[in-house]
Amino acid sequence: MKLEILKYPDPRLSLKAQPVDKFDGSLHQLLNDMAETMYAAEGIGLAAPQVGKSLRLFVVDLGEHGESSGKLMEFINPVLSRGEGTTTFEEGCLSVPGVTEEVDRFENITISFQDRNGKAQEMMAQGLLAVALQHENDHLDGVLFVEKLSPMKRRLIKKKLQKAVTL
Ligand code: QAP
Ligand code: CO
Repeated sequence: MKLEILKYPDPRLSLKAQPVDKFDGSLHQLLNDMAETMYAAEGIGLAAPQVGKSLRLFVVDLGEHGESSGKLMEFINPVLSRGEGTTTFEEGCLSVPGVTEEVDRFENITISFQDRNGKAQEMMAQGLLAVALQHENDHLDGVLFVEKLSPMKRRLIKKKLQKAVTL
């Protein structure tokens, strides 16, 4: 089932999400629905808070855009640790439609997480995947990429999106 994607500045996007403790059928259903929602919106990543679920999980599929492309990846209770380097990438977000801005991120990261069965996993990432994992992990702490921009840029974006709603 396709889910509704919350749009900035919905206050639910700013909440700190809670850890997942039940790896049951309803978790699997949520993961499946999130993948369906992400593909329908032609996104490459979607975090649970974006569909109104305050839980620490997200899905990523880089499609044709990356090294590990065309593969659906699920991350539950992720913990990121940084590696070396910084990178700048023109980011977008399904919750901030029509807006892209350059954001600074770590170039390499290591992510520890659980899979849908609760099994512990670890992965190293670089390039677009590393950017995507940092972007999605931020959603779990209530942080959107627009909050990493200057207050002036953020104000312009808010105005633009508010207009889109009231039109
Ligand atoms: C997060 O972003 C991300 O404005 C996923 O009109 C960002 O899927 C990962 C999208 C940067 C890696 C690098 C945005 C679709 C999708 C839009 C997305 C839009 C339509 C964004
Ligand atoms: Co996003």
